[in-house]
Amino acid sequence: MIATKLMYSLMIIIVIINTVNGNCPDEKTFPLVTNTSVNARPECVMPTDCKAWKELGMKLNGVYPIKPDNGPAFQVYCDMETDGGGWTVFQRRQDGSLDFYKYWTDYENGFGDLTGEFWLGLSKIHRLTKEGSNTLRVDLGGFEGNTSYANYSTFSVSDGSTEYILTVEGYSGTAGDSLDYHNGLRFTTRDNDNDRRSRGNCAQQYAGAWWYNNGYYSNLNGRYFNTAKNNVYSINWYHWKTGHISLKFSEMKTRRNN
Ligand SMILES: [Ca+2]
Ligand SMILES: [Ca+2]
Repeated sequence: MIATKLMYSLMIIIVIINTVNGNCPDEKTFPLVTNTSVNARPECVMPTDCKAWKELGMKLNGVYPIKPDNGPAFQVYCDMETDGGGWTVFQRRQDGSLDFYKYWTDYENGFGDLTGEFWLGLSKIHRLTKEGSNTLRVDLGGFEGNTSYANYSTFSVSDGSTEYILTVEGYSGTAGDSLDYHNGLRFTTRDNDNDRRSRGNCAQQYAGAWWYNNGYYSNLNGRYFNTAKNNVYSINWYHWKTGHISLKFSEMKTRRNN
């Protein structure tokens, strides 16, 4: 374990040195050896996601740089433990330290700190899921200390021109399926009403931002309460607690299927 940590620290130092020295051009910061000839020119790569970092041997949870496509690189939190690891985390609630009742541009670009509470941003979630086949995993924790999860073997979020439509299919897990009701819908924030409710904006009515239908069965960007309460503003997953019972913890993450 100590050897692993030392190895990890060493790799990070190598990454930093390479970045600082500019040895790896074009945002390609991770040294990769595929050609071991003495005269081979050193190569650098930028992993596309947390699964790629895992395939390079990284085993520790933490913040990593990634570059999923031709756009700019960005940083993400990688969950390297849960169900085999390699998950790119895009949402976390854990202590109520951050206000999630924010606007369209906030949800589009992301906010918060990757080591605490955050929303990675719809544009980045789109870039992570626009190609191939991806899984969504939602990890939940209650104030009683119990946990549950929901897994969707198909997951994607469309681009900004279609207002980030959610696609989820293939549920399995222990939390119950509280996303099916939101499948195929656009994202709604307090200042951009794309929901299916004709009277008013669900983001305003439920103090959140979500792929709202004519209401919701999940509200993970809702208001943080410090105890279990039955409250429609709260962070909740209806089919787990059979009601709008506020949760202590939520994490949303995605992983390539191949
Ligand atoms: Ca709109
Ligand atoms: Ca509406």
